[in-house]
Amino acid sequence: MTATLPAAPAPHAPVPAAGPSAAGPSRNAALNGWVAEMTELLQPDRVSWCTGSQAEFDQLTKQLVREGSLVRVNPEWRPNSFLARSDPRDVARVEERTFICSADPEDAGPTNNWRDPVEMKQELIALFDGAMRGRTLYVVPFSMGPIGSPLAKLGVQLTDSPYAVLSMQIMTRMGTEALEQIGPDTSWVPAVHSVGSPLVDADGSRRADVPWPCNETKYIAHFPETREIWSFGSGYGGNSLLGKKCFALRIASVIAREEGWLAEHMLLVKVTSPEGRSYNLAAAFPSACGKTNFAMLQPTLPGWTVETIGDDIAWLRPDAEGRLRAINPERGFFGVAPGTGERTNPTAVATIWGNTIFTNVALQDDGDVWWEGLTDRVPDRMVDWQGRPWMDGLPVPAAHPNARFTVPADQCPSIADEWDDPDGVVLDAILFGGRRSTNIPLVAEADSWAHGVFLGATISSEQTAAAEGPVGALRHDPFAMLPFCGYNMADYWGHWLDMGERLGEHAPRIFQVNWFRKGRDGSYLWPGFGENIRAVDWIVRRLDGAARARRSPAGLLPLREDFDLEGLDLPDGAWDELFRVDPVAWLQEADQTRALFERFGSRVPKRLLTQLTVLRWELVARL
Ligand code: OXD
Ligand code: MN
Repeated sequence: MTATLPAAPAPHAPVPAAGPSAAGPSRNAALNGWVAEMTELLQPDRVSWCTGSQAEFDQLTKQLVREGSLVRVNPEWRPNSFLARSDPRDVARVEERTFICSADPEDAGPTNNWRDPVEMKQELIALFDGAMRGRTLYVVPFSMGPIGSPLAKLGVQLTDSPYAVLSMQIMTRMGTEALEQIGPDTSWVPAVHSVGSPLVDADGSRRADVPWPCNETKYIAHFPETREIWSFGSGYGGNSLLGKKCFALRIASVIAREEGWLAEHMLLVKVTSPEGRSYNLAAAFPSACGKTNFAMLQPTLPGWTVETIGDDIAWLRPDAEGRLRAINPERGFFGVAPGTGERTNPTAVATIWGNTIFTNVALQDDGDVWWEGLTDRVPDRMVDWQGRPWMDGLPVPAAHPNARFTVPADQCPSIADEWDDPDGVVLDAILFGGRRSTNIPLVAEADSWAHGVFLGATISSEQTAAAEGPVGALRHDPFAMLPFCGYNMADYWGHWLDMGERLGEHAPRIFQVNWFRKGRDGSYLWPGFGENIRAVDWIVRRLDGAARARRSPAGLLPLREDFDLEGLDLPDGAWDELFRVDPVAWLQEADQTRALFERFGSRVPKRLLTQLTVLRWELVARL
């Protein structure tokens, strides 16, 4: 065990100019030094600096197929595609093992798990000591955002998981080009990942590998002050693809606050009206609210197009003219497979025609993949996500509910040309959504930036059977960032409020949407999916000053005669119910908002508390 704590590399601080070090191929001496130091700690058999080439991808996939960690999907159905089956104990992000290790616990805030950074580092160093014995240490340089974009940020992941290397190659701009971006004094984020399953013990005895190595003990640790990520024990998703949630949200949100921009859990779309005018929208939705479907929406209203820029994360930054510009920092989609099907999202299905890594889906007799919801027809027999025989009628799903596809974004038929524009796109509007059967209207506009921040801060969803907790209970997920904000959420609200003041008249307008409101009989009032374009149509006509709105405590609401319902068979009374504001139910909601704010004590910005006070006055006046 390493007894001493190595000095933090602090790579975000300017590093003294230095030529390439003999110890590594980077022009950044701190990077070479860090890799050397970590190699000593991790004790791998080999170190491999990844280039990001197709040859490297092919060599790794061949090796993993040979070793039994990947199954090649029938190339006649899906060329260059693979199936990974994870350990059944390693199937999702582990929020309860995710830590923000700031010096002051208050800086992590009540919604994050906090650990003392020195203690955490000591514990991690003990765990990482020798963790890669018998394995290869892959050095994965990556750019979040188009290479060379003024909005991009660089990172380097060390990992012993070739599956993570392949996934990083799809999900980020990874390899030589990214490495070349890291000059002698360029900032970069160090991210170390190990599955925590060495093949050789400290005494030299060797053990055989397994298809999906991992460890019972898991830590997804973030050090916001030194901008480091340390992830141990899991090979799955956001636990191991460290560019995604760990960097592009948790660490980036900290950097963004310091540098005056926003790192957000938002999709990005470009919508074009029948008149040929285009608008760029960002939208934050908690999970299980149809985020990917909205990012790939197929409009039912004639003349509209929706093009995809991003499906999960957006970085928003004021430009020289003071307008808010947005990029998707990722290069691929890591989508939930179950529920993605020919009927619900044909664009996503078309995207995964090949070059896709599937994880924990089922395999059909013909060697193609399948999951619940892909097709209406259920194959009679399959191999399930754990590699076991499966027959139609069995009471367990064939694919794991969190099964995933990892696919390059540029394969998406609806991808916008601008998706990898280094300058990003100018944002016209921001949408906040949730899954709410009551109270929240189909669409509402914030009457000010501060009101918009209030709408974002109070995003909530009703608990579904998929998560722990009482079904129907309200779960607040502010800005859909609950597990992803790298600092105190109340400070984050303050940062959003400050951004509005800085953007002034250039600030995008803010809206709230809810596709899930139900009538008194429990059925959905709104058809959703492609029909959601009708709400978008109203939103962009609001931006153009062409649609009116009426005031309500829930925000500015559409007038029926201004809203395109042509060809839609809404049930009787549905329109009124979609926009009904019941003051009694809303006052109860306001109580829940107060309870949310109280968790943050005096750190909640006064400007947000004022929004709540005004809301209560308006509701009481309506009793
Ligand atoms: C995701 C998530 O996988 O938000 O994108 O959990
Ligand atoms: Mn997400």
